[in-house]
Formats: sequence, C-alpha cells, structure tokens
Amino acid sequence: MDKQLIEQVLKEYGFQADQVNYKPFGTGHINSTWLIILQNSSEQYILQSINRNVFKEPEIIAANVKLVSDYLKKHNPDYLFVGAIPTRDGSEMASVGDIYWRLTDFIKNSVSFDTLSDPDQAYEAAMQFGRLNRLLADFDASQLKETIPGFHDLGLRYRQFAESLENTTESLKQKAEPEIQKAKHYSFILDYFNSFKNSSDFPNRAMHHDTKISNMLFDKDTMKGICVIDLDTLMSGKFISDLGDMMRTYLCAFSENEPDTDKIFIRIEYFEAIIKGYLHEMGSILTEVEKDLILFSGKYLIYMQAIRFLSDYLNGSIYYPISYAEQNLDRTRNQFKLLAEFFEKEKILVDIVNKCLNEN
Ligand code: ADP
Ligand code: GN1
Ligand code: MG
Repeated sequence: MDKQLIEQVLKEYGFQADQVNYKPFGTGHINSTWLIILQNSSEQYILQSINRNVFKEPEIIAANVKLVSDYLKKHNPDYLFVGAIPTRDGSEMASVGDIYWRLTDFIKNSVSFDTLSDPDQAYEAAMQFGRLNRLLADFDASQLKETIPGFHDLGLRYRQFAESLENTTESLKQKAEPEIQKAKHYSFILDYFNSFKNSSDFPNRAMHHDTKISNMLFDKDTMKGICVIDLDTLMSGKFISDLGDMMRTYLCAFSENEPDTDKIFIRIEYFEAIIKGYLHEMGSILTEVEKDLILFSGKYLIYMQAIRFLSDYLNGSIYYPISYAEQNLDRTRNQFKLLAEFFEKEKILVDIVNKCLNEN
C-alpha cells in the first residue's frame, strides 16, 4: 500500500503523518489492516481499507455498523462494540483515492488467534458471539442491508460452484476431480437446508456472519473474550451461520491453511465448550426449530466454506489470497476432511448437544 495514500487517509482523521507510525497487522483474508501508533502517546488505532472486489458498496457496511452501534449504545451502553471513529468531517469512513477506509480503536492488551489451544477459549468465544446475537435478538434485522448479496445463501454458493466448473480449465478440473466429486456428493446438505429454510420458526436475525476465531479478541493476560471484531458482514441471516463458523474454526487444532489432512480432527471437548458457551447466551432465545439445527449448523458452514474455496480454486484463485498455486485446493481438502470427521463423530456430537440443551 502506498505510503502517500495512507498518510492522506491519516490526515482525514486529523493525524499529522510525521507523528504517526504504522505497520501491517493481522491475518485476515479480506481487508488490509494497519496498526496506527501515535508517537509520544499511548494511543493506538486500527486502520483498514475495505476490499472493493468483495464489498461493492462499502457505505452499506458503515450504515449497518452505525445502526447496530446506536442500538447497542441505547439498550446496552456497557457493551464493548468496536464501531467506527468518524473522520474530521463526521463521516463513518474516509474515501481517499477510490478506496474506503475505516478507523477503530485498537483494543489494548488484546490478542487474536487462528487456532485455539484450550477449550475454555472456545467457550469464551462462543459466549461472546452468542452475546452479540442475544443483545440483538429484539433488533429489527430487516433494517440491515446486505453487504455481500447472498453471502451465506448455500443455494447461491452451489450455483457459483457449478458456474466455476463450467468455466474452469481442463487442467484445474483434473487436479480438483476428487474434491469436485465430494462437492457433488455432499449436496444433500443443500437439499436439507432447502427443506426448512422457509420455516416460520427459523427467523432472520442480525448475525455477524464471520465468527471465525481470528475475529474474536481475547485478553492477553486472562484469556477472557473481550469483544468481537470484523463487522463487515453484520447483516440479517440465520443463527446457523454464526454457530456453524465457530465449529468450523474452533474444533480442529489446525486452521484451514493446514495442507496435511491427517492432522484434521475434531476435538470433542471443544465442541462441548462451543455449545455450552453459545447456549449460555442464546439458549432461552433459540426456537425449537433452531435448537434442532444446532448440529446441522456445523455441516452447513463447513460444506459452504469447502465449496467456496473449491470454486475460487477453479476460478483461478481470485478471491482468497494465496501464497502458493494449489493453496485453495489444499484448503478445500482440509475442509472436506473436517466435514467427513463431523459425520463420523455425529453420534457423539448429537449426544453432547442433547446433554447441553437439557442442562441449559
Ligand atoms: P479481515 O476482514 O481482513 O479479516 P479483521 O477486521 O478481522 O480483517 O482484522 C484483521 C486482524 O486485525 C484481526 O484478526 C485482529 O488480529 C486485528 N484487529 C482488527 N481490529 C482490531 C482491533 N480493534 N483491536 C485489535 N486488533 C484488531
Ligand atoms: C474471510 O475476512 P476474514 O478473513 O475474517 C471470508 C469468510 C470466510 C473466511 C475463511 C467477506 O473472512 O466468509 O469464512 O475468509 N469473508 C468474506 O477463512 O468473504
Ligand atoms: Mg477477520
């Protein structure tokens, strides 16, 4: 990112370029994130440029976050919600050089992870994401506009997979043949989703839609969850999106970037921790239909992520950044292994869900 551009953005926020240090930060796939450090003071901020290939209308993100931020300030003033700091002229984002930027407070003494090493962390994270779901249970989610149309619409994701298959090269298709067959094989997950998606007891709610573990900040000393971040996809959706992505990213000791599928196993005690943490907040709010879908949420999200990585591979890796040519295929294999594990351990997982529901 060009130095002059960042310094221009900093000016929009009233910072003098020569009084500020900045460096790239974090491991997110989508936005460019910078840590901003004010010299001669302890103030630190996070500056992010919004990825315009992904978010065609960044103003929608700003408007959604503002609506939720105002609602939470009114109803739960003590809740830590990392909203945007306005520019000097009061805008939620700075628009400089055709790029949209957002500034937030840097949460001090915080750390984020790509994998978890203690079930208590899974409990904490599930409770924090569940808390956001709970605090927004009475918020009218229809006010939120879609920042990415059809983001977690599994039907759309499957159609995009089919399109990528039509348009890809013979060589990519050959390399990915076993994964293409798996994507087709598991399409019963989509059929099942379609069978209940319009059920009246399956409400739309304000959902985070990206509850992967790197989007949770923990206190460095106590390892308690501090707050959730990465609010770009905060919009109306189904609870399975948030609970499912927790399963996808907390259950295994290795992240989606691990190419050795022999290392991809579900840690049962982390599953129990997720369910307990989430139900601690959402247990009294979920409908009966939703409670029946707790286990399904993991299948739905892991499958969706597998076909998203696979489609991107077939499209020539234009969405998820890669550090080597086959990385999105490796990520696909990793996610399909996780999905297979999920089915293999289904009986144990069902018992845990039932136990946790009874205890709640
Ligand atoms: P992306 O959309 O690219 O995933 P994120 O908003 O998740 O971007 O930010 C990337 C990383 O930057 C996070 O995983 C976290 O480590 C760090 N980060 C983001 N916002 C903050 C914040 N307000 N305080 C501290 N760290 C943050
Ligand atoms: C992206 O922004 P980040 O890295 O938290 C993606 C998620 C995927 C995730 C997979 C807007 O999340 O949907 O689950 O990568 N976000 C977007 O790691 O596409
Ligand atoms: Mg992120």
